[in-house]
Amino acid sequence: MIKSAVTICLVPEARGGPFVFWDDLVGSVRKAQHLGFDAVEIFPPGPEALKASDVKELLGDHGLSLAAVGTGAGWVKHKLRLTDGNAAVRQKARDFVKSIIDFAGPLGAPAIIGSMQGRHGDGVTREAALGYLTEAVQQLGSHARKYGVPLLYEPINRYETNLITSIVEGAAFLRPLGSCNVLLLADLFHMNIEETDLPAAIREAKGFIGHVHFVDSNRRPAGLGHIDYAPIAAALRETGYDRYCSAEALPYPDSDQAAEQTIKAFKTYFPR
Ligand code: LER
Ligand code: MN
Repeated sequence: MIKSAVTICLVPEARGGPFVFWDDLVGSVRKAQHLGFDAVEIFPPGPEALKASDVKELLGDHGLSLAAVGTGAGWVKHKLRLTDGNAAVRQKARDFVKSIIDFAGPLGAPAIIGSMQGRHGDGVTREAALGYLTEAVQQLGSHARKYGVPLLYEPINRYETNLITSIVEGAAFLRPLGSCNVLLLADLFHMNIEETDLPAAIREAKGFIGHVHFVDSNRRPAGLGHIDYAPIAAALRETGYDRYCSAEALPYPDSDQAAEQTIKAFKTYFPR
C-alpha cells in the first residue's frame, strides 16, 4: 500500500524551502493526524536537536509513523558535502549523515541524502566526485542495514547538482553497486525538470525507488501545478511501489492549506 506523509522543517536556515510545516513539531504532528496522513518526514537541524524517545512517543500518541529524516541541514547549516575536495570535510559530511541514520534507524525511518551529495567542480573532477559519492553511499547504506532501513539517495535537478540529476541516471548509478541497501528518492519536482517521461522513468527504475516527494511542477502542493498524476500513480502501482508519497512542497498558500491540498490529491490518486 502506498502511504501518505507530510514534511516538517525544524531548520531556520532552510526558510523559504519546500517544506509544508515549519518549526513546531508537536503542532505539526497534531495537524498531520487530524488530516489523516500516515506519517511525517522530519528535517532536523541535527541528530542532537530531538530525542528519539520523545519523537517515538509523540508519533505513537498520534498514530503516525516516521517516513524519513532529511540530512540537508548538514549542507545548509554546516556546509558539509559528501563530494567536497577536502577529505576532512567529506569525513565530517559522512559522520553527519551517519548520525542521522543512527537517529532515524531505531525509529524505523531511512535518512535522505539530497543536497549533501554536492557537485563536481572547484578542483574536483566529475570522476572523483562520483567516486566519493559511490564510496559514501556504499558505506552509509551498509550502516543503515543494521536498522533494517534503506538509505535514500535523491537525484536533484541541474540547478542544484551536476552529478546525477534524474531517476533514470540514478538507477544506472545504483545498478552496478548490487545490493548496497540504497534506494532512490523520486522527487516529482526534480523529475519534472529532468526526466524525458515521468511514468517511463518510474518504470525504468523499477525496484530502485524507495521514497517519493509528492509535489507539483512549480513545487507547490500536488494539484496546484501542471504535473499529470494519474499516469505517475499508475506507474508506481504497476512497479509494485509500496512506500511513501511525502509532501515536500512549498507551504503555499500557507502550511495548513498546503497540507489539506496534498491529502486531497493523495486520496484522489491513491484511493484505498
Ligand atoms: C530535498 O529533498 C530536495 O528536494 C532538494 O531540492 C533540497 O535542496
Ligand atoms: Mn526532495
